Amino acid sequence: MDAPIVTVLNGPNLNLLGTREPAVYGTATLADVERLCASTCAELGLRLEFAQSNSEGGLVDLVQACRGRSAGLVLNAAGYTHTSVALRDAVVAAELPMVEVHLSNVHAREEFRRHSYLSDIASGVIVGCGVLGYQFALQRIAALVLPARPA
Ligand code: DHK
Repeated sequence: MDAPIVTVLNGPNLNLLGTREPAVYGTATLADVERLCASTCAELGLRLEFAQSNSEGGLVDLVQACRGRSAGLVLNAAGYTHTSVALRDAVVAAELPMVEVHLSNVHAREEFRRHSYLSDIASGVIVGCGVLGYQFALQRIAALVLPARPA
C-alpha cells in the first residue's frame, strides 16, 4: 500500500523566508523547510505534498484539495491564522487531522497574533520552535495516521 500523503501548507509571505525579518523567522528558506519536511516524511513513511500561497482563496483551494486525498495537514497559515474564518471552515470541511505551526512564538509578539482561528480545531499547535516545528508537526501527524509499530 502507498504511504499516506501529508500536506504541508504555507501562507502569505512565507515565500520570503530566509530574508524576511530573520531575527523573527530565522535564516532558513522555504526550500530549506521543504527539504526538512521531505527527509522527515521519508523517515516516517509519509508522502509529502508541499505548497505555499500568498492568497486566502489559494489556501482555501489547497485545503479543499486535501479532502479525501491527504491523511493529514501541517498548516502555517501565517497572517491568515489570525483573520480567516474561510480557512478555518475549509480545514473543518477537509475532515483530517491538522497541526498548526508557527516559526515564531506568536504569544511573545503583538497582541493580535495571540488569537488563532485554527488552534481550537487543531490536533496540535507548535509555536516558537523555528523550522523544527514542521518536523515536530509531521511526527504528530505520523503518530495519528500511521498504525502503531510494535516496540
Ligand atoms: C508567520 C507569519 O507570517 C505571521 O503572520 C504569523 C507566523 C506568525 C510564523 O511565526 O510562522 O503571525
